[in-house]
Amino acid sequence: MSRLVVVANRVPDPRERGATAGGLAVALKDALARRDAMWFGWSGATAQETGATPNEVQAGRTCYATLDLGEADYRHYYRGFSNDALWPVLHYRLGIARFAREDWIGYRRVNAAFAAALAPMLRPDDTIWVHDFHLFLLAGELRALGCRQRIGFFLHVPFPPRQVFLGLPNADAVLHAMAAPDVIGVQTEDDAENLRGALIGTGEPEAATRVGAFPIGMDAAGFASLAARRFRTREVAQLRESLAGRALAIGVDRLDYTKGLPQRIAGFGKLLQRFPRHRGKVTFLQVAAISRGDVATYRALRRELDEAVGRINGQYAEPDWGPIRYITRAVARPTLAGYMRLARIGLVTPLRDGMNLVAKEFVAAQDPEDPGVLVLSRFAGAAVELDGALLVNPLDPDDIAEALDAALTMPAEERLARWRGMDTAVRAGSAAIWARRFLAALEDAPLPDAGTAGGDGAAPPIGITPPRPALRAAQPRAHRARRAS
Ligand code: ADQ
Repeated sequence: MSRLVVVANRVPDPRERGATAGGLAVALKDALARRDAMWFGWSGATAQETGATPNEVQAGRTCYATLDLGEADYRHYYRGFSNDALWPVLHYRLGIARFAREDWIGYRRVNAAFAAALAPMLRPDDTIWVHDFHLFLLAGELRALGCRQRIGFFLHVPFPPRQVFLGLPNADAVLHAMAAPDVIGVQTEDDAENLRGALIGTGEPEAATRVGAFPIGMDAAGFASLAARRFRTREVAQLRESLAGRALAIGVDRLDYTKGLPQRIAGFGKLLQRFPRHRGKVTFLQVAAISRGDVATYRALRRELDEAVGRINGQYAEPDWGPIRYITRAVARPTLAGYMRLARIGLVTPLRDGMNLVAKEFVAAQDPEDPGVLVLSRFAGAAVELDGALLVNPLDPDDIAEALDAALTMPAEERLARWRGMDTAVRAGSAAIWARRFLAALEDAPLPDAGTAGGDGAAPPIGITPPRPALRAAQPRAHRARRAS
């Protein structure tokens, strides 16, 4: 089996295993265990300049190769173009995106630097799998350096309709670069349709045929047994005792404006206002781990949430009951699994989400004898598979309140029937299966060029991606497409 080369913005620390490992490391565990592998990307550290030679650490069959990011690259590539521009645009939030030409230049610079550092490490028969929006340009850069290996790309976040994406300065250049990989994976059919439309509109109709939906999953059986084990621990017992027989609704998110937290808190407030019979009968625990805390938008979000939680607690709390418990510290994944099993309601209401694995984890964590109800945003990728959830418009607090009321009063048979279908779906679509499906599609793809193979600096292939700067081809191709249609 050929070596698997995973390229992602962040490389996990090889010492972090199981419960402490990051999301992508958990999702790729099975794929990495089966073959020799290299994981290439940013170390998470900054230095004066972005490194040119990766630091390599071998752990088992995987080599972890990392580069530090230069301070300016961290500012422009990571915080700037990736977080301030691409993240909001891809989540349909043009209005809060911030654009700066220096950020785009930094983004191009880091994608090119990653490709230049990676290319000499590649073997001719490697299978390369690039992850997420930080590295949209990487496959094109590798091709321009003469790499002929199969390259797959997977986007973990949504892809918006073309007219939204075009709000991104240099959108055409990004789309031309996105045409380089042999397989271009997204989470849902809607994302795939959007991306195909954008590629076709930019003069890359052939690339549109290489786009496919590969919905990511999680290890449901493993999470279910983790939840069952943790359910019996002291920390879960303490939470249960503190509830004094009240129902628990739980939300678990990174603190991010895409997760719909203010609207969710407002929805819970609406429940207490419009359905007074639930006052004193339900407690909402929201765990919102702080990420990107240094960015202004996130500081504003924190303030907004602090105020909203304070307002509702002030209005409805009793001496022996507070409606909302809100934690911004990190809570360990096993503990969360136990909490999810205790919860009567999982409240997962992102305004947009590529998939949202918390929704799947909530389903997997439930007690099969007495499962809780999932209240889920219709704009999460997970809504496609989890049709037993109560689907809500996450922007509408009244809709959330009505779903919470329905969940709190739902008969046991209906809870069970809804959960069973979702549990079957979650178990059928594990992370291991997702990775296998994607890699099977990639390994079935025709080799990009039968001629030379290897990062040997040979001439770039014709017709895949023009030589660097790849992005200059944007205009002529777009014109060609318009004439053709
Ligand atoms: P994220 O936006 O990070 O990921 P999500 O899928 O919900 O979103 O969570 C990933 C993992 O982080 C889950 O295992 C979850 O349990 C964990 N997590 C979230 N909040 C946590 C908290 N407060 N404390 C501890 N753990 C927490 C991106 C996309 C998603 C897509 C994933 C995977 O935005 O749409 O589902 O990648 O492709």
